[in-house]
Formats: sequence, C-alpha cells, structure tokens
Amino acid sequence: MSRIHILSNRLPFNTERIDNDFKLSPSVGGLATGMKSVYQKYNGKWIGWPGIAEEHFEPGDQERIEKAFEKENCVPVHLTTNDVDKYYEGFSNKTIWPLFHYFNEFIEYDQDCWDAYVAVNRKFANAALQVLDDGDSVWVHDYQLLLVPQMIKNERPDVTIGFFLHIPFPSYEVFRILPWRNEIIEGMLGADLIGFHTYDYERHFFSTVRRLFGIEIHFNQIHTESRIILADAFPMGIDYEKFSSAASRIHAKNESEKSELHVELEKYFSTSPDRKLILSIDRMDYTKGIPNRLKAFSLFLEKYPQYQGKVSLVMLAVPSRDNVEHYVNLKKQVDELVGYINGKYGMINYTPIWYFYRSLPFDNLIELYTASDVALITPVRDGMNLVAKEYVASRINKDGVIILSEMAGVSKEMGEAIIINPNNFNEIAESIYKAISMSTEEQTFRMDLLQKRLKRYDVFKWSSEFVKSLEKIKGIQHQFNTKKVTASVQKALTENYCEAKSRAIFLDYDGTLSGFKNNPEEARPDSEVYQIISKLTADERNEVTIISGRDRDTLEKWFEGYDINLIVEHGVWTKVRGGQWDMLYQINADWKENIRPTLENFVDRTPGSFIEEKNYSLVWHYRKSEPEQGVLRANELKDELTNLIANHNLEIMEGNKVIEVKSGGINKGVAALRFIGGKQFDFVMAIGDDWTDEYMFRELPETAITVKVGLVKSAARYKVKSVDAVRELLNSLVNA
Ligand code: GDG
Repeated sequence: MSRIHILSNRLPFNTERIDNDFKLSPSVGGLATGMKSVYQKYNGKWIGWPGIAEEHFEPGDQERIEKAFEKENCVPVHLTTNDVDKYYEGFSNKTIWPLFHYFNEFIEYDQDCWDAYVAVNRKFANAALQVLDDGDSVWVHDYQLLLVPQMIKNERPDVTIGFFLHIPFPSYEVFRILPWRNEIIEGMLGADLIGFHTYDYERHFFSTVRRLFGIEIHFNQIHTESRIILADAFPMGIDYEKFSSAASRIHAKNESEKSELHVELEKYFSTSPDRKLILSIDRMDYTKGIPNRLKAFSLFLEKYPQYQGKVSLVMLAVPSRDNVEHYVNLKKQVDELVGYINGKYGMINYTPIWYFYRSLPFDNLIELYTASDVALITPVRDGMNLVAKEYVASRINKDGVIILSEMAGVSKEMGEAIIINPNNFNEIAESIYKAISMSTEEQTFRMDLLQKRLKRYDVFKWSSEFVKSLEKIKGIQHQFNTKKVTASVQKALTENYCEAKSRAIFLDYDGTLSGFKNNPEEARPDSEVYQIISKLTADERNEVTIISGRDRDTLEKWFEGYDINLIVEHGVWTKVRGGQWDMLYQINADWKENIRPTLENFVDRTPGSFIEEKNYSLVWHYRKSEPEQGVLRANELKDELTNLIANHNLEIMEGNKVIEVKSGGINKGVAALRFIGGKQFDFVMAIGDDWTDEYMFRELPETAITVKVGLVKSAARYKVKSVDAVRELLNSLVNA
C-alpha cells in the first residue's frame, strides 16, 4: 500500500528538554489523534515544526531533536525566531486568521510577513520532497501551509496531495481583499483533493476559483488545464470513544479519587437542588464570541432575576496568542466584563461567573463537561468547534442542552442544538432560559440523536473518508490520463498520419484552435493558427474542415484565401473548398422573432450577457457575466426555452458559457458524415471542445481519431488538456 505523509505546522508532540536530551509527549488535540491513525496505518512520516526555534538550540540539539522524532516517524522542520514571528504569528495569525474569520479590521498587510510565509512554506515543501517516494500521497493541514500543495506538485506531479482547511473559507467578497489572493489559491490548487468542514466554505472557495481564474467547475470537480481537482466537505469528528469512556470513568470515581474541581462542582450543586451550571470552553480568541456570551448571560440574569443565585457560568478560556495586540485587548475586555457581572450579581455564596484563564488537565475538562447542564457556544466565526462535539460525547446520561452559534461549522451537523445568532443577545438570553427549562425527555431525545450521529462519524471515520476520497480522485485522474495524448500516443498518431494516403481532418474553432475571449470577435486566428492551417492544407492528401457553431460570414472572412472546407452554424451550411455555400437541407428562420424577446429579457436581467445572431440560430452568451449568476440564469433560460420551442422544430444547445437555439435535426455529426459521404479516407480525425462536438465524436466511424479538448467526460477516444496542446499535436503531425 502506498504511504501517506502528514504535513502540519506543529508536530503532534510536545518537546521537553530533560538533562541533555529531549522528551516527547504526545499532544492531545483532535488533529493529532485523527492523523496519528492515518500516518501510522499508511506507514508515512509526519512533517512539522517541533516547537523550538533554532536560536534556542544548544550545540548538538538539532541532532538530538531529530533523533527523538525519528523514533516517532516524524520529520522536524526547523524554524528561526524570525520565521515564527513573521510566518506563524505574522502572516498566518495576523493576516489569514482574521481575514478568513471576517475580522477585516484586524488584518495586517505586511510584505515581510508574506515573504516569510512563502519561504517557510518552501521549507515545509522541501522537507516533504525529501521523504516522498513514487506513489506516495501527502495530506497537508491548515492555513499556515496554503502554498505547500503547489510547491510539492510542481516538483512531483505524480504525488497525490490532499489539503484540509480547519478554519472557514470566507466569501469571495472578503477573500478578494487580500493582495496575495491569487498566490494563495494557486497554492491550494496544487492539491488533488481539497477538504473543508462545511459545504458553505466549499462553495465560497469554488466561487473564488471561478472569479479569480475563470476555471470551470463541474459539480465538485475543478477542471484546470492539467488536472481534475476534487473539493468536498468533510466535517471533522472527535475521538468519541475517548470522551465517553473518560466520562464513565470519572463518573465511577469514589470520593477519595475525585479531583478538587470535581469536589467543588458537587459542592456547588449540593447547596441548592435547583442550581444550574452553564459551561463555556474556548481558546481566548476574538473569533469565539466570548464578550457576546458574557453580555448575553448578564442580560439573562437581568431578565430572569429568579435565577440570580441559582445559575452560574463556568468559563474556561485557554490563553492563546497572548502577545498579540487584539488578544491583549480581548483579555482586558473579558476580565472587565467578568468583574462587572460578578460585582453586579454576586453574593456571599454565589459567583455568577467562574472564570479560568488557563488550560486544565483533560480529566478536569471532562468533569466540566459532565457537570454542566448547558454548553453555551457562541463563536462569531468558527471553522468547526470541537468543544460542542466533546460535550455531547461526555453526556453519558443523555441529558444536557447545547446552545450553539449558527456561525460555527458544527451547527450544520447539530440541528438538535438551540441555534442562535451570536450577535443577538436577547435571543441568547432567551435560549439560556429555554435550555434550563427544557424537560429531561426533550433533552434525552435531542442528545440521543446527536450522540448517535457523532459516534458514527468520529475522527477516525473523518480521516478515513478523506483518504478514500484521495483514492477516488486518483482514479478520476487516472481515467483521464488513460485517454490522454501522451508522447507515445502522439508518436503512434503521427505514424498513422504519415502512412495515410487520404485524410479528413475536422477542427472545431473556439476552444480548440483558439482560446475563448470575452467577445466572440476577439477570438480571430493568430499567426500560429494560420501557420498550422497553411501547412495542413499544403499537403494534398488532406481535406481540412473547420467545423464550428459560428456564422458563415465570420469564418469565411477569417479563412479567406485558405484552401479549406467550412461547415458552420453547427452544420447548417457547408462550403467545400473552391465551391459555394450549400445548405444541408432547407430550413427557415421565421421562429427567431418568437424567441428573441425571451433572450432579450435575459440580457436585460443579466449584466454582461449578450445575444449573437446567426442565420439559423440565436445565441445567448454569458461568459462576461457574474459566474454564479450566469449559470443560474442559463438554467432558468433553458427552462423557459424548453416550453417555448415545444411546437417548433428547434433545438437548445448548451455550449461553453452559451445557450444556443437553433433549427433542429442538424448537428456537427450529421454534417461531418455527409461531408465524408462515399469518399474513402484512411485517416479521419476530429478535434473539439464542447458538447456540440460530441455529435461528431459519436457519428464518425469508430476508426476515427476523435480528440476532446478538456478533462470532462466525452465520447472521444483521446483527450488533450488545452488549446496549446491541440496546436502542439497538429504541429507534430504537419512537421512529421
Ligand atoms: C481550530 C478551528 C476547528 C480547550 N481547552 C482545553 C482543552 N481544549 C481543547 C478542546 C478542543 C480544542 O481544545 C479546541 O478545539 P476547537 O475546535 O473548539 O477550536 P480551535 O482550537 O480554534 O481549532 C476550529 C478545529 O481547528 C479543528 O479543525 O474545529 O473551528 O478554529 O478539543 O477540548 N483541552 C484541555 N484543556 C483545556 O483547558 N486538555
């Protein structure tokens, strides 16, 4: 089985200097747990920063660290203090973190930090390149390493790369603010599989890819020139069993075994039977909505004074990035709010808010989860939020209520929670009341559903689903590659070409010989196209035909003086070289006046779109309109047209960013076959890019060499990736 390596900013161990050596202790986070199962099962390495900057090394430390990590199959990437300052604390945490969490006012734009980000991503990529063997895969994690996929792909296109983003991917309208937006997306598109926690993040990403690069996306596959890339939502799970068994273990403890916190919690409830405890746990981060939570809790006590003295909030805020200005300010604000609320509502035997600004041992965490009646989770933005899931897993008695912000990715999976808007303090206060008043039956009903779901889709299932998708994309790419015109296929085609005595060559124009332009008129042939056509037509064994959906005047003008055949308007008109225009069979265009108003209506409603008129068809172009709106309107238009054409012999054709209405019964396939007629060709070739060319691929004899431009499904025998590749193929034929 091929190996899978993991790349993340930190290695999954904490490093402690003991005497003259380093002791590693496993870190306990969800990512570490989930990924350990992957890199161990697939025999890979974990590549990341060990957590000690190079400046703190004493002589021999680097070797000692490397040796210690080698035993754990980890490869340390060494960073300097400057790297950590600018790449991690700088660009990662002061630019990407606020940007991706919609805190635009906190974003710092610092060229030095960006340069360091690029350089450190390069260090990680190089470390990975050192360990990669043929057939290996890598799974890159998170926003600190967005450029790594492309850096690896450029050097090792054969390696399958997965990337998972643990934080939200913002709307394009926010993402576009970033000066380095193109570089970031190009970096991510080096991956073959891109994972997000939710579909919303995925669709924001698609929208960004479309808008920045105009790349085609079919369902969840991104079709770049060289590869198909899969993107999908994989909501991260937790190690469910670990939390539920820890809760059972703690539940079973006798008095002497209980921790101090455990005893204190029991004492709190024993003073009055109707006491309730609300829990909140987060890193102290401005994305977590901690001040909102405090204000809403205060409002609750104000609105429901009967609960003063009976309901407390226990708030664990783990210190995080505490040397950064915005975090310092947040801490100050939280301290003040806690002081204010405790001062206002506190009594001798009642503290409204128990506030811990530190990290607690795992068992204490479980004690908090099991003791609290309500989990109050109110981030203003959060990629997923694992605390909500951990609370559910720890509720072995199937009671407890979760109040959950709709801005956390986890809310998509937890319909049974009370979902709130974190900026609506009144709604949160009311939800607290609703939660503490909820009947036990209702709590159990909701908790049972949540538990079943989270147990099934735990962190191991999450990582195995991702790995399965890595295999899937490998398969999809392989399917494409088997049809790809490789060097050896090209050689064989060239040999066939050279041996043939008479050849029919059908070439579509737009998207095949010439790339798409915003305006159809701008796509006129360049000198290379003319050169290829000249060379092809100079060989008298060749019958060269441009077969296109374009109108006859344009193509006649563009190829005036060239010894070629033209088949235009999808086969309506044919002009054999030296001859006159001839219609395949009599058709009329009276229907246009009935259809035109509908198209005009769509032009008015879709900025950037326009109508192209051909002799026997009308075309609605939407290449220049907003990508999503264009697709939406195109579907709407197809729908309307389907009703309109019911009594006419008309056809609706969907091309590349166009919807065309044309007279029925004629297509490129029928026209190409008619052209061949009874003539004997021992080499027939057809190249085209959109689905109107599929008629040709299907109708031509089986022996024909049919070539699709692009990576989508096709009836063609071969595929090439781009217009450039078509030109390369044709050049290789004519130069043979
Ligand atoms: C990022 C994304 C996404 C907290 N306090 C203590 C402690 N914890 C543990 C919790 C939980 C973890 O920390 C926090 O995870 P979250 O998911 O809530 O949040 P982030 O750290 O911001 O993580 C987030 C996540 O990545 C995964 O993709 O869900 O959206 O921002 O596991 O239990 N653990 C211990 N003591 C504490 O005091 N032992």
